[in-house]
Amino acid sequence: MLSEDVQVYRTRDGRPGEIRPRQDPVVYGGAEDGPLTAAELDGYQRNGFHTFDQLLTAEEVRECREEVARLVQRPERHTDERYIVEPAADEVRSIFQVHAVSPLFDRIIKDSRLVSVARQLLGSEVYIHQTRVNAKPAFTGSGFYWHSDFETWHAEDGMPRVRALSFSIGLTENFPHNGPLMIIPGSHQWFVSSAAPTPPENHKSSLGKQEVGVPEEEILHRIAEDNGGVHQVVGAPGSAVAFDCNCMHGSAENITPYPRANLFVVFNSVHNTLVEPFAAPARRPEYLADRTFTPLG
Ligand code: 6CS
Ligand code: FE
Repeated sequence: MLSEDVQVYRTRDGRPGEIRPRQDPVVYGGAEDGPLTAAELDGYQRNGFHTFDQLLTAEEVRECREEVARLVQRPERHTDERYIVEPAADEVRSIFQVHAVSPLFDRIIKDSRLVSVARQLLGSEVYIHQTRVNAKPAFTGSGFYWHSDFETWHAEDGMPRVRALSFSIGLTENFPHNGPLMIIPGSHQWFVSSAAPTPPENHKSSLGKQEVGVPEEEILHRIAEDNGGVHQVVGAPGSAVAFDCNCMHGSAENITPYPRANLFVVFNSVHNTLVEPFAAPARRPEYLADRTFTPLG
């Protein structure tokens, strides 16, 4: 007998991919619970994301960029499994658990500018599920194909319900042409399952290029047509977006001379802590899916 959660958000079980309605709220708090206004909460409810023109100061952005430049040069990049190297070049694609690697990022990630918004939207105390820098280097930065983070975190990490969100903060300018985040507005209201089961140790290849859990083209076409098309999240360094963990999103490769480095921070509700994976043979490492569940002060 399958548990209710598996039936609600079943995926990667051999049955064809399909589109089902989300079974969870989107906005859990109210205007009185944090910095976003009622109109901003409405926009998040409808679109699945909210943008900030300037979340970090110019000085903070400068410090963060220096930090990224230092981190990507560390000799440990070849041995530390938290570093993901671009499939086609010897350049750093992502650094996971960046709050443990860098005191500067730790401070920024736990700043009340982020945490107060996460608490308001998720309607509870929150903890850090995952952090990373995606460096998307100039010329060689490869893309991230369309996916819902929740689909992966439910299947591979045992995240029970849709009650988490990500911040993506631009550390360089996000132009239309250097591989910015793309989101399908309104897609967070639908859960898209996929067919192929998760192979063992999937994370060892999926973080370089995701193959399992990505939706079929026909389904992506329908999700975009029936919702808000494709929205590109562009902005100056220090701008940011907070987006629901079930948004359909992705980004293209970067062949421009301009890197696109972003800081990603995932907050999960303390009422949504991880259990065993719903559709994978084993838990992933904690640098991808933290299981200490410590509420942020
Ligand atoms: O597997 C993960 O957890 C990561 N992969 C993608 C493509 N997005 C979210 C997350 O960082
Ligand atoms: Fe993602």
